[in-house]
Amino acid sequence: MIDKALSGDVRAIARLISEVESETPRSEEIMRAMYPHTGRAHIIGVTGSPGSGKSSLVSKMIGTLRRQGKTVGVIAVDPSSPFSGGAILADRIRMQEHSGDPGVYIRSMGSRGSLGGLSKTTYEGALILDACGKDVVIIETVGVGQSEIDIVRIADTVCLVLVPGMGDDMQIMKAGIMEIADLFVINKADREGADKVAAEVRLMIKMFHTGDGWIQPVKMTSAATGAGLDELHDTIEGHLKHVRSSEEGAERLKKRLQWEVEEIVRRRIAKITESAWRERREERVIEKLLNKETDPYRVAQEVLDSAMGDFRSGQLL
Ligand SMILES: Nc1nc2c(ncn2[C@@H]2O[C@H](COP(=O)(O)OP(=O)(O)OP(=O)(O)O)[C@@H](O)[C@H]2O)c(=O)[nH]1
Ligand SMILES: [Mg+2]
Repeated sequence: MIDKALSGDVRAIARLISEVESETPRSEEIMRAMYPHTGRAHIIGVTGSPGSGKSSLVSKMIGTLRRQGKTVGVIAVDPSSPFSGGAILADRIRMQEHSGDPGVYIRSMGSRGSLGGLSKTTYEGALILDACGKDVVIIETVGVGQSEIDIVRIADTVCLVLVPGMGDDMQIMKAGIMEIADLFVINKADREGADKVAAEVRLMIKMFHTGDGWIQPVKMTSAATGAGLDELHDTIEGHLKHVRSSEEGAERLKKRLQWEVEEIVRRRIAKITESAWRERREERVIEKLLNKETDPYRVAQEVLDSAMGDFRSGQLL
């Protein structure tokens, strides 16, 4: 199946992503097989508040990329549940025009794996699409809290989508938001107030930008009319060139690799300690705790002691 996926077989790719998404015992093996083939695709993150037009924009972006002969993979992250929901349906409808195109693969993924990490399984999904030959991988996430931050670790280029008339100051001022965006997209520019938002964002950039390096461009688009989409595309390409040729970009890649290892370590520790705790719990340890025959610290240590055996045996996942 891995060979099939690597040669671009859509059903095999879908199967691999499902395995990884549900964190089956084989998922680590799959990712290790993918790894040597990764690093080619341009991974683009598209984030922003609900309804800002991310899916509509992505659909237009797919159109532009396809006209250039590039293949595209899309991962739409559904923040609400690991299973299908309303957001997924909407994303599907927005991007439906590409559904018959074999050069486009669109996939919805839950935002939480069993261990609660948005980013690891999403990232792995993106890596699979990269390894399996997609030239560009777009990840759409609703910008709520942690997912905004996490997308930076995953994407080469992060586009933050803002719209006129949605509590503009709030949108922009939200903590950390200036740092996460590589470029700002003021979408729904066919509506009144887009100029004002753009001016405010530009002012913020001036205020916050320190030193040299990449200065975040502000682009106005209308996913409804297609206006500004070509310019947006050029800007995104320009950012990729910057990332691939600058010290900043090299640092970003190093941080990503470091984070990947940390995530794997965290995940393994959590899996092993959780199963050790499950075993312990079944030995009516709660009753002993209730009767004050033991205390939570001691129990925790016992759980860790028994988990240590599993670590030593080198269990994968
Ligand atoms: N006028 C106008 N409407 C737009 C534009 N882009 C998107 N819309 C509309 O805005 C609504 C939301 O669009 P989506 O593309 O689903 O937005 P989204 O950000 O993906 O939404 P979620 O995934 O639910 O967070 C839809 O009714 C779109 O038709 C635009 O440029 N101009
Ligand atoms: Mg959407």
